[in-house]
Amino acid sequence: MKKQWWKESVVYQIYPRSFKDSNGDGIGDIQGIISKLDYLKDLGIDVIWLSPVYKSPNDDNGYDISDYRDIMDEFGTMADWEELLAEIHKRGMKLMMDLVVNHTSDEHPWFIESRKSKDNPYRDYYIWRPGKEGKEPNNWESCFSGSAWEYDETTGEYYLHLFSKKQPDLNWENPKVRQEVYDMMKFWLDKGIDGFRMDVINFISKVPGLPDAPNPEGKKYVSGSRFFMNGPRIHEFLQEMNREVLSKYDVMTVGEMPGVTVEEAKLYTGEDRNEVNMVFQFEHVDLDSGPNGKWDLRPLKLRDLKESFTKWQKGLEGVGWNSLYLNNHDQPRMVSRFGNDQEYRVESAKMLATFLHMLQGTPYIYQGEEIGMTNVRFDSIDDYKDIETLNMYREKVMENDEDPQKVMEAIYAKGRDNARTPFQWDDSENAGFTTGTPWMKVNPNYKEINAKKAVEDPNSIYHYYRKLIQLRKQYPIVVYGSYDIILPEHEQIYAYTRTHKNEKLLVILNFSADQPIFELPKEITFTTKELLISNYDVNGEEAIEIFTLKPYEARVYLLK
Ligand code: TEU
Ligand code: CA
Repeated sequence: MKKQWWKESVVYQIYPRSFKDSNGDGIGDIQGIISKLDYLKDLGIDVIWLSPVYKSPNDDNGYDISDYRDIMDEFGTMADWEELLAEIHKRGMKLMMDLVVNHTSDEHPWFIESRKSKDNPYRDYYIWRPGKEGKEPNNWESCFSGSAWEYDETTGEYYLHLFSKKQPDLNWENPKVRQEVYDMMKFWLDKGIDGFRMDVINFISKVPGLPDAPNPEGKKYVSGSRFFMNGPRIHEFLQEMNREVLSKYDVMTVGEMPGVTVEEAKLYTGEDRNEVNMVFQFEHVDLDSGPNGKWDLRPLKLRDLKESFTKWQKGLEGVGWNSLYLNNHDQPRMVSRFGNDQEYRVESAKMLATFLHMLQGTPYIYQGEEIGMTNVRFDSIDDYKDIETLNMYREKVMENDEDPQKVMEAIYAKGRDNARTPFQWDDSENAGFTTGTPWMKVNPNYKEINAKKAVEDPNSIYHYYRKLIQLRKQYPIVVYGSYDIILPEHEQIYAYTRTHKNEKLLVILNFSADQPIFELPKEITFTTKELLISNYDVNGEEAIEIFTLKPYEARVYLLK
């Protein structure tokens, strides 16, 4: 397997709005990030992925961009951003920017032109269609509720928006659009950035004709995903982007790809295919959803999680490369979702971190994960800010008369604002995030859970992450070893090995609050064993052929 720096790296995601406010306006900003770079360097991370900081009306917190070549006023100036890049590089870290090019803001000059007239030179930058019998051009539903089409009076046509109506989809069929995107990418690469995370990049190629999606239940709108996820020209577009832009720089790329399968991911990440280095797949974050989508809650079965990760680990082995994440700015907090955010918060957060960092792939840490930040339960819908959550609430409660308490429970479990509450730096007012009024309420548990406390406590989740990251630097097997699951049927224990040359890592994880018995399969033999990390005090000499695991216990052994 080819050695690559981005395989050996650990990435840390910053959601700038909620990271650190430097000027008291209640909104995180670039100077705030600069003030915390030493904290990140001490953690040991290699790459920072910065969620969008471009000019934006903030309908979707920066994922709606009105100027790709400038910085959002609330976050600072281009000079601040250049200082940030220099300070990151000075500390030997790298910067990966968010590339949001499936859509722009409706306030982007291209769209302002596009909507003016049918013969405007920018008309074809977006996807315009006449209505059908006085209705939308097709039955697709927006990812943020309602129709994916918005009627525009000026020309009497509809434009497509897979996300909010302030996020019109770009028309990638138009070669001029593609050139604009490539030029913009070069603009940032020439400033010296080290990579891109590409927002919903597998949505950019739509099936021509934009057909209606099957709708057996006769709903008003339905998902049209089969007509735009991994669409007909997607590989051609990504290869063109790679040829014209990425191949000229030594950078890392990760494509965010809802609905991507392992078979597709082999094509996207195949080392000989020149598309992207890795993808964010969604299979493991869909396992606790029912047939009606993310708000349709159902309990997660460990067996499903094991099956899914094993499929991806084995599927991409020797072909492409995995990205590893358990949460981000769109997902609930990892410890609340997959662990136990009450009695075993510290133990389970460490266990989950062990799980992720010992798999094959590049791990992504989402801000606050390293101190075990949890989901939040605000009493009122008015305390929520996320457009996806608010649109969904309006549709379900106001339009469909669903029980508001039931809808709030779904938001508590899955809402994106769980991940977007301000970072908890210390136990002072507003968790040290701002001296003003934070743009979103702080999680009330900040006195207990905060970075200051975590840094001071040698047994904290934070210090455990530091150690995990160091293991990656110390042992090539952590990066390059091949994965095999053991005890696949077990309902509480997730155990696997990683094999490299004559060595094996043995990773033993208890995903429950029970105390199951671990039995080492006879096939796994060794002459020496070394305990590399564990989340309870363990005597490294203790025999491991059979033993009882404590709640959420995690151990990693190096076997020779
Ligand atoms: O997300 C794409 C996506 O499909 C989902 O994760 C989605 O946002 C949602 O959580 C589904 O329930 C990306 C960005 O990460 C997200 O923040 C943006 O809102 C979205 O694209 C539009 O740019
Ligand atoms: Ca600020």
